[in-house]
Amino acid sequence: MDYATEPAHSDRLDIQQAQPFNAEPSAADLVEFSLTPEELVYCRNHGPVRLFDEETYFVTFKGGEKGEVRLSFAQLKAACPKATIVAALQCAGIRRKEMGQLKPVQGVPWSDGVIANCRWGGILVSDLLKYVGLPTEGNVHVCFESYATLCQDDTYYGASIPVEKCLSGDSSVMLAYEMNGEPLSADHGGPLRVVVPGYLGARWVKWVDTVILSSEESPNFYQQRDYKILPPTVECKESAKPLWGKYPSMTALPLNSVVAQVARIADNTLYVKGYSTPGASGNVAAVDVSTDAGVTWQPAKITYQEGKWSWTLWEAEISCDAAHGTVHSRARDTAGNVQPHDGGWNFRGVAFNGWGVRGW
Ligand SMILES: Nc1nc2c(c(=O)[nH]1)N[C@H]1C(S)=C(S)[C@@H](COP(=O)(O)O)O[C@H]1N2
Ligand SMILES: [Mo]
Repeated sequence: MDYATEPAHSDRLDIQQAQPFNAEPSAADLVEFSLTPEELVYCRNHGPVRLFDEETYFVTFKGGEKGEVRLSFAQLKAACPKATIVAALQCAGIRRKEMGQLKPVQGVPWSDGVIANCRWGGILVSDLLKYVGLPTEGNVHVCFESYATLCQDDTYYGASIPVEKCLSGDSSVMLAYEMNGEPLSADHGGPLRVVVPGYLGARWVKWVDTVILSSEESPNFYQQRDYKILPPTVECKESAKPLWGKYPSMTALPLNSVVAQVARIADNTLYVKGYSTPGASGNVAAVDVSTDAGVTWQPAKITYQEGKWSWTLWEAEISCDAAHGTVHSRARDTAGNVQPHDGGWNFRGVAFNGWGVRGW
């Protein structure tokens, strides 16, 4: 695979792996901004990053009675009105390092920086399907594929999401060409990537060049044989193999919160700051913090939340005069669900959401 022609990457990220380029910022840096600036947006790749020329970029739509429809990038942008949505992009492997402390897991040992809250601009997939005349009836999955770049485990990178998610008015599933008002960079899938608010990052296909309506889920490796929560009895690749087909593909990530900063601001006062993300059943309603391992909790103040799909930022001042200790955080959503104490364990180290924890 060709890594020599990759564009330069942000130097504000901690590199987990150089090839493919996998890097994340610190959570402490992230929570300084409600909208994540480009240089702090994590990079997660299963192959080389490539720079594409917009002029020669095409997307092919398949699965309709009219046969294939092929549109240039310019035609696509002109076809439908521009939509924007603030949504948090987050890797399913977020906090995998913490889960790995319970028992070894397989995958990049991500900390809590693989999350980015950005304003995405692009074309709604619901508008596009109408424009190219793809029938949603009888088809239950929209498959997004990228043949444009290579990846490690398959001949293309692919994912699919249920048609209803694309058609539902408040989901804003889009093919995005802008991030925070700027043209989408190569590192983040430019000129065009999928944005699926509320779903794990693996479905946000970068450099998307093919869209297929299908009665089946995407057969791609990353949809079928990865990004699934296997039972804790699976402890190695061999025992995972027969089970991949039996477990559902992941969609939403679970309710979560992370303590990103702890600072002493007075002899008896700590200042704590963090982020939180909703699960599938409603937005973050409250975040509580504790300095006594969850015996008592104090409410944090929510300082940022923008619509249904953004992350939530929060902060708290806690009276505490101990020289050292640990702050925990615990989120609650509008449906009354509470972030669990233990995040659980699974072989691929995905969807970890135990209480947030940071020492001082
Ligand atoms: N074509 C392609 N799309 C992809 C990937 C990839 O490797 N190739 N990685 C996925 C994963 S696992 C994540 S978490 C997000 C990361 O997006 P980012 O690099 O812009 O942060 O892109 C997704 N889309
Ligand atoms: Mo990911």
